[in-house]
Amino acid sequence: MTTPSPDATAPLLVTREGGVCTLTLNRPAALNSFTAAMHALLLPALEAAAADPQVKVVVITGAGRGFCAGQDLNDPAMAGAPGAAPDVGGVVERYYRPLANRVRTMPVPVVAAVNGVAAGAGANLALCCDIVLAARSASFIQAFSKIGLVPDCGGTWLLPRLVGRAHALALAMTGDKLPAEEAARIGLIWRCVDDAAFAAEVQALAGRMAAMPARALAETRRLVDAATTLEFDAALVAEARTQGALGAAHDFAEGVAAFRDKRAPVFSDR
Ligand code: T3D
Repeated sequence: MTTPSPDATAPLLVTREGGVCTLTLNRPAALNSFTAAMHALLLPALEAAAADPQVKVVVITGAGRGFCAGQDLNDPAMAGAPGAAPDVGGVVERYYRPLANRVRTMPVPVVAAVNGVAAGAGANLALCCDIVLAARSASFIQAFSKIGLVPDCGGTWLLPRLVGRAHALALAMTGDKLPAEEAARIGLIWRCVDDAAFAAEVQALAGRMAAMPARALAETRRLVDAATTLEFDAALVAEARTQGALGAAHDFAEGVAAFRDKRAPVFSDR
């Protein structure tokens, strides 16, 4: 099933094809930078996808030549009261913290399809996702330092875990543009593919993920993140506990039955 967005000029386009829900950031003239209007659509769209049992995977991408250039630095809705300094902390609390937390706790896998430049909170929104697939012409920029800010939308947590302290600090402090190929090489993202193959690769990946057991994948993310602060044996305990719950659920029985029957499994747990 395809659900076209009711308004192709809206700052967020939402489509669903089968189990794949695609959220397209849609302000191409400003490289899909975040406005209050876009935030007002994005978080509810993620909530709706999380609540919809038909959705098996969420893909986040951008319209036009960019993925997302972070906060729209011209959005009047983000400006402070006249004569007062902008409430940047308030903006981060109101929009970026809930957004990052929502992506990291989705009950289905989330794929970032990074079609072009991803800067500031746009880069870190991508890094919040479970799998980041980029077009070769895309790039990643921790643009914050250039305007006197620190990485937000999870950047301080994500960067050192993905690429280690040395790369994390260099990327964040210089604000240099990191080409997608180099991002893949240092482990910031999963992989990059040629631009000509990008759309087909995204579709193939999303289709594969949509056929996977969503609950097991969401639990995998949760355990991998939790394990970063656990002793080895505590991680083993968490694995056993989660395996116990999953082993008693539908998808495990279905997966084993499908294996024995030599047929494709039909997973449904969330
Ligand atoms: O309240 C808060 O601010 C808190 C939240 C902070 C979170 C953050 O994300 S802070 C970081 C904000 N983002 C940036 O600082 C990135 C700014 N953009 C750039 O540095 C460059 O645009 C890029 C390196 C991303 C791309 O460069 P390039 O040369 O490919 O494109 P361009 O010509 O700079 O941009 C194209 C258009 O998009 C241009 O508009 P124009 O001149 O054609 O009318 C440009 O102004 C617009 N644009 C790009 N980024 C933003 C933007 N407009 C508003 N806000 C942007 N962030």
